[in-house]
Amino acid sequence: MTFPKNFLWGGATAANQFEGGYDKGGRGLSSLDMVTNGSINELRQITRSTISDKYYPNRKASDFYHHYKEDIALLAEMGIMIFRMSISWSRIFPKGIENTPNEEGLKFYDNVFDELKKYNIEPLVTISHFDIPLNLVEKYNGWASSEVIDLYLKYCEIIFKRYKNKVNYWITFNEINAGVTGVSSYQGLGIRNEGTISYSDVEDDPQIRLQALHYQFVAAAKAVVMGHEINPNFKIGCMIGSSICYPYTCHPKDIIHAQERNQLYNYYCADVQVRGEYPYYAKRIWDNENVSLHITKNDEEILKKGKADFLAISYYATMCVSATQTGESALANLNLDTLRNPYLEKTDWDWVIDPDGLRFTLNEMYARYQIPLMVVENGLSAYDVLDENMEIHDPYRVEYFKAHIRAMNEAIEDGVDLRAYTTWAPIDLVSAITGEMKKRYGFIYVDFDDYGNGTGKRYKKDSYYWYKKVIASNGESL
Ligand code: BGP
Repeated sequence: MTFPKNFLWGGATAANQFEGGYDKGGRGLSSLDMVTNGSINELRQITRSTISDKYYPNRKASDFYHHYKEDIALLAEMGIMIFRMSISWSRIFPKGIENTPNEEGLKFYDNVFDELKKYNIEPLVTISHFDIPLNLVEKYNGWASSEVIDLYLKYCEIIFKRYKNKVNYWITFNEINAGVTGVSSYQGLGIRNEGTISYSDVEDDPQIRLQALHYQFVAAAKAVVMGHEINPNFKIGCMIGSSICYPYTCHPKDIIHAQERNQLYNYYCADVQVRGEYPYYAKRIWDNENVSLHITKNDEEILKKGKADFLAISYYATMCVSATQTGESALANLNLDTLRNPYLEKTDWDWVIDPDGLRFTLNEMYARYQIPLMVVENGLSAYDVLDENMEIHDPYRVEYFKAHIRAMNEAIEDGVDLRAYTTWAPIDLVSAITGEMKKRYGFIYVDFDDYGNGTGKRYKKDSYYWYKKVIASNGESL
């Protein structure tokens, strides 16, 4: 099995789930600092409450803020070539509206990028990974307001200029299609609904949500144009959370249903950002949702000018949809009205495991877009156990990655132009959906529990040594 010579092996994180230090270095509150943790079936809350039984996991997360040197050294020892991370917007503009940025925040990322450079690790920076300064949620209801476009661009300008010689790869928004379905409007769009994040039952207004998403498209396109002016070598990509929908049966109605779902979940956002215009089927989606979007001529022009340089995807699972049947969901606690595929195993967290689906997804995306692809998230969450010898044996994770790496290799042999693979996540961090630390993904264990108790010490899991060999052999030694 061979991967291209310049293939980039790496790992992916996000500030809000990994960085911590929420009140350090002049940082302002971020939207996601206000979200409590909640187990798999509970609703997480968005609250300013200081009641002692509330814990806000993102505030401490894995405390990369204080551990970055140690963490980067561990990643370098593993051999990673690319590190996906995000900048916390409210560390740069604490309230989102200041005229001058927070120098201490900028300096923190200088230090991180310099540390990465020491080991020749390429940063891949997500500009907004589900976060926005809290002040912009309170003042504007997040991306529901077009005012936020210019504030985002001001933030982009500052970081593009500051890091123009330190960062080559950028992603404008994490999983921008999170804003399509309404399952996570607060995370994706900073829109506050009734004070709670429910992953099944958000009070949702599609008119506000899809218009907000349009503002993100415009902001992303403008950022692409601006970034290329600041440094023509920048590669600025868009990113979607890919979850291809299979028809549950070969009944033609199921096939049509799956096609429509794929258009909505998987292609609507990428079509706009890669092709530079809304797809032909957008009107059907708007009509179904009974929305009418305000799109100006200028918007249309900028979408055409600011097309993404590459398409990044996260990949965890596929889904099945049926025109007539209902049943167990493909992704527990993301109630997307999908069905579980009976042929597939599940993770500890009830997500289906489908390596062939990754090959299929990469082929579908490449056939459609014909631009370089990156898999910037893929990984297995599990209840890892730190044993009495302070070791973690995680053969299940190795099996998972082996199968997915094989699938990527098959896709490359199919002819797909896949450039990079950053696993979610090389170091344990808190879950985006539940806020729990025990939903672990890392090659490196972090000794914190769901409430931030613990030493914060890092321990290499068995999978750490395995991935090190994979990278050293460019994917040959699985
Ligand atoms: C993606 C997000 C990540 C990450 C991942 C896994 O949607 O981009 O931030 O968290 O999902 O989800 P979770 O952490 O809830 O298991």
